[in-house]
Amino acid sequence: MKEFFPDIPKIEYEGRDSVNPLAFKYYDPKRKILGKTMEEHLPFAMAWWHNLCANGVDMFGSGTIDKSFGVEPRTMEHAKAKVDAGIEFMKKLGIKYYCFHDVDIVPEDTSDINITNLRLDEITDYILERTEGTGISCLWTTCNLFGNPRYMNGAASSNSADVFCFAAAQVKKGLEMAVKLGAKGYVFWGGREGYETLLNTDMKLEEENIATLFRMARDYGREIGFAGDFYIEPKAKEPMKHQYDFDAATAIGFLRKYGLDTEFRMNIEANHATLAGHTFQHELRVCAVNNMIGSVDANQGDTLLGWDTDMFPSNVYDTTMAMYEILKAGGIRGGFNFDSKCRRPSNTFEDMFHGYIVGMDTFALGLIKAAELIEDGRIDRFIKKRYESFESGIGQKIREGSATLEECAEYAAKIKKPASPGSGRQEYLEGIVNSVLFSSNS
Ligand code: XUL
Ligand code: CO
Repeated sequence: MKEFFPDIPKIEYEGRDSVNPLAFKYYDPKRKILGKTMEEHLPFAMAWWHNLCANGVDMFGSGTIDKSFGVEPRTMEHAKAKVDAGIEFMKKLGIKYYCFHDVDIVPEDTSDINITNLRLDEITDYILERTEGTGISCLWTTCNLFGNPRYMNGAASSNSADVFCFAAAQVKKGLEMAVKLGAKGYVFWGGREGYETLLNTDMKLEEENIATLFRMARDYGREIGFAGDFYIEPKAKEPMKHQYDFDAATAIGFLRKYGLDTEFRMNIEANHATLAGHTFQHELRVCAVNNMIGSVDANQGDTLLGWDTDMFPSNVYDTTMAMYEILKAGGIRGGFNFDSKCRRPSNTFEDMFHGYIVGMDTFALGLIKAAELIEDGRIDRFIKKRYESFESGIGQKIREGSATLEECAEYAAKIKKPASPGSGRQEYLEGIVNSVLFSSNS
């Protein structure tokens, strides 16, 4: 078997003092944190599209890295070379999962969907054959319902019923592939499900049709034995001016309205949180309190740029707070998919490894620090104390839902004036986070 990355050895854990660029400093797969190994806490996944397809093209310039892998691009031979390169890449990093869009794994035949589907059958056979015995499997599948010009007005939210049917056909195949590859989930990212102007938009119909596609997918998926989770990946904007799955709260409300909230959960992407004007932690907290944590698209944005830069995560503060939410919610159901790409000038295969190493280490360090924050206990204790007025007396009755408006008013009349609700102590709490983050125990 041809080696695609001959200069890159298997990436091993060497510890925080290592200066080897091709080693993990914090990700030690077998190390136990709060009773589980790091690899159990952090099921990492490779995103086919950034890692094996994207070649550095941006709005202003052409590719900077050659990902033909020695064969003619947009052929089945190329599709297979990508499978082989991807497996070598995952093995070298110890990554157990991958995620893809349908058209990441084969070239789409834009004049006949039947040809594309035959290619998908062939490549998924090949993926199964090549991953057998490696422990590598599919985290989630999805369909590209945004790139082809037919989706210029949306997919499920298109004004055209023909286009809706094409989206449905792709989703049907995507679910069949999820079953065939044993995927844990199926993702809907509504890249074109939104609008550019309300002047031409029937928002009510568009949203109803999106719910209809979700319902069809759920029914068909369960019928063919798909036992995994359906995920919505919220994103506020880009490419559309407004996207219906704006953020976690909006998407959860949408699912509840259409009775889909028992089988759908969220796939939270850090950079999408930024685009909605939220933190990554905020989006995860909204999911946690609604029992909606599903999977994570691991990356980070640049608030000075304001678009979806999909950078590899390197900000330990953010991953610490994200892992804090995830640990407190009982862990992740899906995994951590690196929906991340190297900067355009980082244009060698070695840079791709650096990207994954920094991303995996940043989540590993976040996990270590989040566990330390939980074990430290000061934040939890502070919050518990802050709300203690709801543990007894009138507060307890309010909490249980048994107090009436008159009763609360009578209580207010009796005490005449409430005592101060107490300091929020934000600065004190931020100091605790810093002292844990920069302690030397990691
Ligand atoms: C786009 C994005 C997608 C989804 C899958 O911003 O995040 O790659 O993750 O369609
Ligand atoms: Co994503």
